[in-house]
Amino acid sequence: MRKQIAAANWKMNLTLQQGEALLDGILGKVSAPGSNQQVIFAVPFPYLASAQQKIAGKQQVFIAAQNCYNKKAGAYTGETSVEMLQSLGIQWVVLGHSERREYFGESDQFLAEKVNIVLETGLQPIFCCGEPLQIREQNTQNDYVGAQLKASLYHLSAEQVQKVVIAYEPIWAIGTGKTATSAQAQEMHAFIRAELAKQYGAEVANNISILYGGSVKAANAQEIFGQPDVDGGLVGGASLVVDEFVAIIEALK
Ligand code: G2H
Repeated sequence: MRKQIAAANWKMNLTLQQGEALLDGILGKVSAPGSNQQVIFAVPFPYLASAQQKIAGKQQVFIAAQNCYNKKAGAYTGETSVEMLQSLGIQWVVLGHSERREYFGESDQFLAEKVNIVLETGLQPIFCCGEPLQIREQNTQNDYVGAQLKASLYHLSAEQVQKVVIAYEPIWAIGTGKTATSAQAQEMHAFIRAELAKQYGAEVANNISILYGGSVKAANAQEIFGQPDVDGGLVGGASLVVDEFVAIIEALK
């Protein structure tokens, strides 16, 4: 059965001290996630080691990197390999966030290579997809997201693809305060699951968690997460506030 997941994406925010206080605040308040739930904190690279220590021994709580490089090791100044992440005990990596695609020119092919190296090393990707506003206005979002999935994931085997968590993040809803309605989220999530089922069969598709991202907050989490094909959220702004993120975790099914 697929997991219900609340994933925090801190992006490029907080000092180490602020991040530690946030993590302590959330972990001190939240009740232990159920066996079918997971909580993941995608923190900036310099905080991975200390965050990983803070969650030691906590069941169903994980730390993620927000990115990695597509090569194993070598002369790539400033980059971070998956093996380095693994050596810290990190098990998850966010890949293909729209901010990486837009500001750093990450292509579908580059992301396919990152997905491969993450899985080959034994970590799991949270693979982000989602359409910009003009695509939504033309009502071609299914084609757009379908193409993103095909280009970066469909070379995987059925066994591999079940280790991927997909995060659907409509770009027009990211950090804008504009959330997709729960019906819009469900519609796209159902489409993604149907596409996965076409490619890999219904059983595999049903095992894959699909998170919604884009201005999720305490006030809308329960309604969005309550949709049958929404398996939790990837949360930016609201994950930086203790009470907001605790309420979001508690809104998981
Ligand atoms: C989408 C989301 C987290 P926010 O980028 O990945 O951010 O919740 O601030 O819209």
